[in-house]
Amino acid sequence: MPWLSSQLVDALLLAGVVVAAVTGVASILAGTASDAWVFWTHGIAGVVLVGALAAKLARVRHRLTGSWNWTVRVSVALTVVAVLALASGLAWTLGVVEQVGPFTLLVLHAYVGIALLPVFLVHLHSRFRTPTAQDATRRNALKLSATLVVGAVAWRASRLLGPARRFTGSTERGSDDGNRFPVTSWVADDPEPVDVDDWTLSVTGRVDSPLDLDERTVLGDATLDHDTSRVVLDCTSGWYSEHDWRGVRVADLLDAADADPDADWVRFTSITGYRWSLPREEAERALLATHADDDRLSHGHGYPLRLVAPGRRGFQWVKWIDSVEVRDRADPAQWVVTLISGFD
Ligand SMILES: Nc1nc2c(c(=O)[nH]1)N[C@H]1C(S)=C(S)[C@@H](COP(=O)(O)O)O[C@H]1N2
Ligand SMILES: [Mo]
Repeated sequence: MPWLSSQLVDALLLAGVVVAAVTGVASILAGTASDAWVFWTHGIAGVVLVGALAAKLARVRHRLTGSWNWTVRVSVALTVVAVLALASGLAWTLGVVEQVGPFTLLVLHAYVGIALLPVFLVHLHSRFRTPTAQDATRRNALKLSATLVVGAVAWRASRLLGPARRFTGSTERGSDDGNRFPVTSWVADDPEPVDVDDWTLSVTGRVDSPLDLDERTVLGDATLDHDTSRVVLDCTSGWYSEHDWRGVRVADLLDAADADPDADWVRFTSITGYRWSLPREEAERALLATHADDDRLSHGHGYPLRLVAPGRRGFQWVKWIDSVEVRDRADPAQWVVTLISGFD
């Protein structure tokens, strides 16, 4: 008699995939310690899925000896992708492999996870059975809870076995060492170095006195104060770097431009068009950085100016900024623009 009935194993697989997919997507935006549960949930779902998948395969492997009709072929494909997704997640946590060709293992894991979903939906379509009321017993509820507890302990143990990681899973690279941390651009955003003689920073939108500042002004004369913030840059590809970032506080910039206090959003745009918008309060706490520690930002890191947004993931830290706009609304198109920026 197996530990869980076949119906419960199947229910666990369905719930596990849904939870892993939802938390996997949510993790892209999770950047503050209060979001840590997103990563725990994702990891625990992964460990539970390893167990549930093993139980399921033990039960259904005899079907491989029958005829490989269409349904069986989908199931086999799903098994392969699921094993890759779980193995890559586990190998990342344990620190077995960091890099696979041009990708970090974490990025590869995300792609495999995305690829799994359509195959999973097709499989569900042909094989899904609604669980029956008979399965809703106290005994089953206890067994399920025990499974989750074992999953949580196993996940915690795997985190202790692997290298030191932030709650996001990222490992440390080049903190406190000026420009010597990884340069990462999302997909194809790769402009020529900015010639500051042709560059200005504009502050526009819902402001009474629009600004157009050259590099000398931004670098600090009497007009703008300079500030330092110690903040972690945490890229969703799996690394982080902590620095004393120096630059202009966005609040000071908005004051200098007489921004309308009722406008609730601020959008930061790169010379390439890549952009992100932040709620006003958060934007005011952000920095337009000119320096990482004591180094003037290099081109790769966003010279002459990049966004430093505490609690936000790296992809939101727009580099090569030339425009700040005070707005009434967020900018949903930013999601598409960040993905395709740099492609002609
Ligand atoms: N304009 C622009 N800004 C960008 C990106 C980009 O592709 N274009 N990549 C983002 C990503 S994914 C990360 S993790 C950080 C990386 O900053 P770094 O290259 O200085 O390490 O910049 C962000 N800012
Ligand atoms: Mo990133």
